[in-house]
Amino acid sequence: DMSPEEQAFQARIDAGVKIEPKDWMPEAYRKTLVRQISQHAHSEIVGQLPEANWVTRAPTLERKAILLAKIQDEAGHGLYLYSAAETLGVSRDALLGDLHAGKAKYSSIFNYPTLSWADMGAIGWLVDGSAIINQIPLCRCSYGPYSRAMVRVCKEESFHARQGYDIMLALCRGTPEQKQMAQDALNRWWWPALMMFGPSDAESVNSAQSMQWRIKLFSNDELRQRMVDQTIPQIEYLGLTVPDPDLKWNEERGRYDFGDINWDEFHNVLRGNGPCNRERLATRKKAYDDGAWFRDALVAHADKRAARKAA
Ligand code: FAQ
Repeated sequence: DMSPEEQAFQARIDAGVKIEPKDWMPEAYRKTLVRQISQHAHSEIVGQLPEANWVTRAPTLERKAILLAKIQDEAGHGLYLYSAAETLGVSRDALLGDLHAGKAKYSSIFNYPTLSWADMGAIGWLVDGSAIINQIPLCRCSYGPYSRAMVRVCKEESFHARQGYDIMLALCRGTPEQKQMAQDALNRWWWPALMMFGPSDAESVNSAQSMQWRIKLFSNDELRQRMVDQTIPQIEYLGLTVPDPDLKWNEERGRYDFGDINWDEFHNVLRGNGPCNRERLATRKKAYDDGAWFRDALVAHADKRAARKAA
């Protein structure tokens, strides 16, 4: 049963009022938001790493410039999200500390390797595509700073998804070998992309409470279904094959039925045993350590300026 404060809080949420940092909120609401927003922020910056592999190997100068811009956008998304988390009374340093200590989660998808240039296409198209489907509803979520951060993030993700599809289209219109590269990337990224939406509704421990608080507006399975329904026609347009023998149009539902997800693989990746978990964490930690001199210099510079002002 809810306290009078909690009842008033829930009534505001039900009425569609946004919750702002200085408003009263239940401790569990604050904790849930810190959990989700920090995981989301970590995903943005760890998500830069798989693509970094192809910056020096992009096939043209134009592709390289586009890829660099996309990777830079992801850093920006991380910054908006860490800032949104900080409005809830946690520090960015503490959140990064948890990430580097291996205590914080980030999206499972970024623990897979990027083996060919076609993976840059598949990531933009399928991974950023899934991110958009998940994040468009978050623009309307109950917590003001998170919802506002999502507006700009979604605009940039749309550009990312288009650039990914454009890479796939170029490969599919190219030589048979290039088209095969695109098919291979689709085969490897399809199922991990579907896992991004999280466990099935029956297994999703956080969903019921998060939906009551309007932190989540749609269930994991509903958003996953939207991804499948939206992407199959795009796969057909590319002339590629869906790597799912059980996929078929369900006339009655007006949606696609699809095969079972390998949840053992999903849980294994979450436990830190995916193909690249260790490598990603080590790269992230090294980048942070290598940047220490720069953070120190910024602080020294700020101190000097403050001292000069005071004098
Ligand atoms: N990976 O009870 P639920 C991007 C965890 S897009 C790892 O259903 P919830 C853009 C979950 O945290 C990717 N862990 O949980 C980009 C929970 O663990 P906990 C980031 C997962 O929170 C593209 C447990 O399983 N997007 O970065 C995953 O209600 C290209 C039970 O699950 C977001 O984070 C997973 N796939 O729903 C960047 C979007 N799925 O915390 C660079 C915001 C679930 O209890 C390059 N987040 N878990 O220990 C969300 O919408 C939600 O947090 C869900 C999970 C839907 C991910």
